[in-house]
This record gives sequence, C-alpha cells and structure tokens, in this order.
Amino acid sequence: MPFSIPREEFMEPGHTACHGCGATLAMRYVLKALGKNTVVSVPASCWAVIPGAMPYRTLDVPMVYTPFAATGAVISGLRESLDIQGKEDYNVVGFAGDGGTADIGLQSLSGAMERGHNVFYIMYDNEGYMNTGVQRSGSTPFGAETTTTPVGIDRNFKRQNKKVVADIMMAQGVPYVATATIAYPEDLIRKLNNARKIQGPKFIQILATCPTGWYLPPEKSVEVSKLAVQSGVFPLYEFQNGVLRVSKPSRTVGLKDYLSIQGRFSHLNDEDIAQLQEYVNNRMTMLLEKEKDTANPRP
Ligand SMILES: Cc1ncc(C[n+]2csc(CCOP(=O)(O)OP(=O)(O)O)c2C)c(N)n1
Repeated sequence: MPFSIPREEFMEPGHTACHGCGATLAMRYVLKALGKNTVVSVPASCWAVIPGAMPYRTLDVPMVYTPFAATGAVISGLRESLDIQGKEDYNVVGFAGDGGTADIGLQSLSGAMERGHNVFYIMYDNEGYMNTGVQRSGSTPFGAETTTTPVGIDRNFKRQNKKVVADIMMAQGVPYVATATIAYPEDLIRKLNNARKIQGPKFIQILATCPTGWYLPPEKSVEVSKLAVQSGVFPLYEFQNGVLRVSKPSRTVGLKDYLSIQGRFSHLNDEDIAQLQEYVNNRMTMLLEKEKDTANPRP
C-alpha cells in the first residue's frame, strides 16, 4: 500500500540541539505519527535542553519534565489522570535517552510495562550520556571511546557489549516492541501506526545518531544510521502480540564501513573488529531463531 509521511509538523525550527542531532529527528517523526493529542514526558537528557528555555519552546504539544529515573512512573501517572478526565484518546509518550532507559530508568520502565498502562515509551538511543559530556552507558556498544572510557595508551575503550533494552522488553512480553532508526522515517512511522492499534504498553528503541559523541561529521548522521542497519549492528524488528518479524536489509555492508566513518571507533584493530563482528552475528542468529520460533510456536 502506498505510504506517505504526514505533512503536519509538531516541532518548530529554532531548537538548541547540535547539528545533525538524531534525537531531534526522532522526536519530529514520532510527533508526526502520533499527532496533536499527545503529551510527552522527558527526563534529564539532551531533550530536556533541546526545546529551549521559557518563553521559547520547540514543541507544539505539552511536555512534562521528570527526574532522571522516573519516566516510566510519570507516564503511568499521566495516563491514569488523563483517563480519569475522560481523555482516553490522548497519547502518552515517555521520550528518554539510553542512559535514562537502559541504566537509571530501567526499573521504572519495566514496572510501567508490567502494569500494562496504555502508553508509548520511546528510547532515543544515542549510545551514551551525551547531554553531560559523552559518558558511557549500558547501551554504548563494545569498542566505543567515550569520556569515561578514554582510549589512551591502555586502549581503555568500552569492553562490554551493548545492553539492548528492546530485547529485554521482548523477553518481558511487552505487547508491542520495535526497533527503528532516524534513517528510515517511513518504517518508524509505520511502526508507530501499528503500535497505536495496541491497547497497552508499547516500547520503541530508535537509534539516534549523535555526531558530537560519535565524532562524526553532522552531515553523515542519516548515512551512518543506514549503515548501522545494513551492517547488522542495529537490526530492525517488530514484535507484536508475541510474534517477531526481523527486517532483512535490502543491501548489506561490512562492519568496517559502519565503524570507519566514526571517530569513536578509530582505535579498533582487526582483532577488536572481529570480536564485535562475532557479537553482531550471534545476536542476528538469536533474533532469526526467535522469529522462527514465534511464527511456529512450539506445542
Ligand atoms: C539522578 C541524576 N543523576 C545524574 C543526573 C545528571 N544527568 C543529567 S542528563 C544526564 C545524561 C543523560 O543521558 P541519556 O539518558 O543517555 O540522554 P542524552 O543526554 O544522551 O540525551 C545525566 C547524567 C541527573 N539529572 N539526575
């Protein structure tokens, strides 16, 4: 079926994000999909700063700031209060970074999903604590240099693999879970349209490029997001009512193509890249096996 991106905008120009900020595009597309009757809750993060200080604002929908750890709890409360007022048709959206989701906000997120509130939780994943100066998070991938994993002479880059919150949400049995990137807006908006049809919690993890923290030219923001998908580093999938569908990239590229345009990986040698490749392969195998399993559930 032909698909077009909604023309209406709920984000105005004049925000304070860095050039090429993927988190900004993520918000723009999410609001295009969900429309005017939407309330957004944002914890401490880049997005707490991007709208600008009063009286300026870049969003045309109400926005509630929350403490860093509390997004899941706040969207639960917003949902309950809107329902009591008879405003069931309002979308409630938690919009949080990877630090606020994979690390400090994980229990609050998991609780909100478990209670079954009819909310969207959007994790914009720029793979680090970017607002406070590019510190590592649980969602930072193996191999990345950050200010808390400075390479130096000890080659002290991040040694642990990425904690993928979408996979955790899938394991928890959240009714709608998806991954998306800012490079494929049609895919992201289609996923939000599917998610809207589900009464209950919805979780979407959007890979959101951060040129500042990835040491990447801003004009390559969208290109690198595509390479993340095509190299298998960030597989796109949709998990709906227990059934997983994994997108097979229409073009495949090597891991080096993705890594080599980002300064945060410039120190990696062939052995390091092989280690990352093994993780990428294993995760893809796990996802494809799960896809098969959920299509044909075992008796
Ligand atoms: C309890 C608490 N600890 C630390 C901070 C400081 N702080 C504000 S924003 C931020 C980083 C947020 O990182 P992330 O959630 O990944 O979002 P991003 O900045 O990348 O958009 C930190 C550590 C805080 N506000 N509250």
